[in-house]
Amino acid sequence: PVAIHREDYAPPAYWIDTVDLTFDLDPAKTRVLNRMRIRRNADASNQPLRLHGDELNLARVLVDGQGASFRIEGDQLVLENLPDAFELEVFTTCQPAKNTKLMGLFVSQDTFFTQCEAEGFRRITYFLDRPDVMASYSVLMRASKDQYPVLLSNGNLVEEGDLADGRHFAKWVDPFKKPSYLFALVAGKLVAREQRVKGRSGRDHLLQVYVRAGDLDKTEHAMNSLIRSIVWDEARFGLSLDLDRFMIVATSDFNMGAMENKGLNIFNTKYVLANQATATDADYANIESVVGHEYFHNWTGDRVTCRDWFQLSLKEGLTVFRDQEFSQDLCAEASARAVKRIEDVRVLRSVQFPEDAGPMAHPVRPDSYIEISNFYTVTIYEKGAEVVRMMQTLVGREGFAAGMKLYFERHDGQAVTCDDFAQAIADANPHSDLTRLLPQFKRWYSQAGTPRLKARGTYDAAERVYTLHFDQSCPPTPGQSNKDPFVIPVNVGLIGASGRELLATQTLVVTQAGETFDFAGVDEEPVPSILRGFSAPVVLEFDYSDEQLLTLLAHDTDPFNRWEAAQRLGLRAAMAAIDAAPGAGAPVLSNDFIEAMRRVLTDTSLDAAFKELVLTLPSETYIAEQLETVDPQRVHAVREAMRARLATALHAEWQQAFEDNRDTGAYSPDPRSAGRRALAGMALVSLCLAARESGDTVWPGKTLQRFKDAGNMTDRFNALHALVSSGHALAAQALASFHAMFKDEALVIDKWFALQAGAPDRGGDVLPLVRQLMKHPDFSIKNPNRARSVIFSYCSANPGAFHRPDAAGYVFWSDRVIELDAINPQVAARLARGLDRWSKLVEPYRGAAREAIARIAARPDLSKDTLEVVTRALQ
Ligand code: BAL
Ligand code: ZN
Repeated sequence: PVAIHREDYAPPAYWIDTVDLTFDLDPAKTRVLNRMRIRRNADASNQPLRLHGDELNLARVLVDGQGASFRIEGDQLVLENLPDAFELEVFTTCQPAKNTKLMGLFVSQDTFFTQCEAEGFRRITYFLDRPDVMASYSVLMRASKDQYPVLLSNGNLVEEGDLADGRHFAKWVDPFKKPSYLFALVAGKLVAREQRVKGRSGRDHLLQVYVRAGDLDKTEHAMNSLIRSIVWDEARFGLSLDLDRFMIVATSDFNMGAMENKGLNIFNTKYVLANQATATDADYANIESVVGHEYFHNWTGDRVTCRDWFQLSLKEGLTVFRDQEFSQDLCAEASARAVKRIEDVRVLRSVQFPEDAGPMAHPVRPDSYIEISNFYTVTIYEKGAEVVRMMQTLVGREGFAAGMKLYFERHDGQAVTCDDFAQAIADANPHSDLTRLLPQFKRWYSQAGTPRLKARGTYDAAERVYTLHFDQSCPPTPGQSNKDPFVIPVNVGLIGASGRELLATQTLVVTQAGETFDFAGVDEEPVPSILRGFSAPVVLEFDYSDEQLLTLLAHDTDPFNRWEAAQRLGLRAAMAAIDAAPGAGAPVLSNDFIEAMRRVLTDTSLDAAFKELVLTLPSETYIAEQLETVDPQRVHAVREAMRARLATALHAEWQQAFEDNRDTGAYSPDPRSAGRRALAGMALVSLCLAARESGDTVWPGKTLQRFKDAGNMTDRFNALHALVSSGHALAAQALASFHAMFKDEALVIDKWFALQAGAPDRGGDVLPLVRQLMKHPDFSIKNPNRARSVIFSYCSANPGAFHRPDAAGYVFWSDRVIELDAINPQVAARLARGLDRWSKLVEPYRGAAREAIARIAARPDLSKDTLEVVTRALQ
């Protein structure tokens, strides 16, 4: 497979102005007639027209109604000697029922769906399948009326009616030009929740959420989330819904979370369906943010799209930033906003930082790829969002809104680049640091790797001056050995030893490899609170004493850094225990740390959600990232010992926390109630864990009772989780009853699988269980959600069970990558990322992991998706 390079970008040789598609929908063989008005790009010389296709059967090609000569080169349809403007008619067929890749047109539960981003449209018809070719689409669909009563596509329904032989038709016209990746079609037996709303300017919109008949009672939250998204985008950015009709459709077979097709968003059911009996608080929160994300794409993605796929973060980073801001703005309290920020940073640090340090590291705007599907990454999405957030920090919230306005004034209806976006934000803020430093700031787009920011402070008591010195560096990444300094906005405050804030937040802008800042009028030696709110995606190193961290944990006015102080203490304890000789007998947690956690847990001024975050120890992957070489079993054992110690040492406080937070009244997924349920759930996990140590049977019994009595899925699942994760004998009974209760709820059965595949390992018992689960009648590897719930939960989210000294976990993993690759390369390639960090492992893990990766790489006929991932892993 060949790599595609950003520097090779050239505009298309032809433009496609209009596309009229006619579909005769049949699962076994769907016929697609594609009539296009095409004209030569005046800037391009006399090149042939090369249309992309993939797994299509070509029946006919007409140019201006006449048979034309053409040739097939690889997967391209090539035509030469064309007039400057012409009509091209291409007639093809495809096989949706056999489409297990879930790209292009596929069938899920007797319903047709499409997925075209990034390069799926070429699996429907021959096309210039690239985002800078934007066309007006009309779509005529014909299908059996009985089997496919609902026929949907982008835009407006302009005509529908019956045909002979029990068939019917619908014609849709999209009023907006769009790239092919935003095309969508749905046909099947669906029902819709509908709501009519008025935009700020008085325009009426019909909102619809389409699902299967039995799921209508789970659509209220998605609809409410959509309405909130519309209101928020008008209020925050002045962006209104530009369509008469906006549709969301849910499918249970989907590679991604959701897709922002113009006017017809297609969603994984996981991010649509919720009621209190089947969905947890986390599900509710995810639905809100994904519905928001896809809706916000209507402007950042659809109205202004990407010139080429190297610019993917133009729409994804920006839209993640927007959905993060949306979720924060919906929080009534500042503390809930901070909780959301902490959660977002946790994802960034535990998933994106490892990516940035591993073989798949790439800049936010990559320079090359073999398979673009592999670059829908946390770097493009989450780090990309951090880059946008830093821009907002540098120009201010109002300045950022002004920059967005200018961006749309300049580029509405265009396919543009990350440079165009940054330029618009800068030009709208001519006197800002961003504008002054723009070329250097844009290194965030071009340089991969997570910068290290080393800080040290000195206090001159006589002069009352505190000095902070920063040194920045960035480790080498594949293809980039040397990095130039970044522009790093660093939010800083100063705290006195007694907890008084000596200096409120200031934004320092670090631009040099080494740089010093003085603070005058500082009355006492302060504890610096650096990188407040995580103002830049860097690793901050500062040689805090334990005492200073305890001061920050107790008194910092910045909730993020309060939480961060606890994380640093927890991480420090983990590192010390990992370094200690095994069996040395030293306690894994100091009394100071335990007392600090006790104070947090009993502090009545703190929200439950915040307590839950502080009491959660750094994850095993996060701890592993801080180590030069990783013994995954040692990391696991240490973290488990730390959890057990917190569970037993704070037993009385956990009981109190459970009693104080167990009842949240009538179910509501708001952040405050959700936070209380989260803390009550954590308390149960701790109490069951402590019971395991002490042999107590009271709390496991109470937990089982709570499982039975729960009035919502969050409480029920938390109780089940407490029993399973403590390995209590009552878990088996609860699991069986959970399955019986929810056997017809696919998303709940996913949770049932995931909980077991992700359970703590006791003597190597999880892998045999995972093999058993794969034989369960409810398991299907073809359904991505189900595959993720079993295989990914084990291989990618259960390090203690996966990294086995006998290598059986890695062998299982490589078998599944190979098995999945033949079915669905995108899902396989995602799983293939599971051993990205193999080179950090100690033996025998390291050698065994490498062997497992090499075993995959040696397979003939591997998809280019998986081949790219494993090849990079071995380099
Ligand atoms: N554009 C792919 C799905 C998403 O990011 O919304
Ligand atoms: Zn997106």
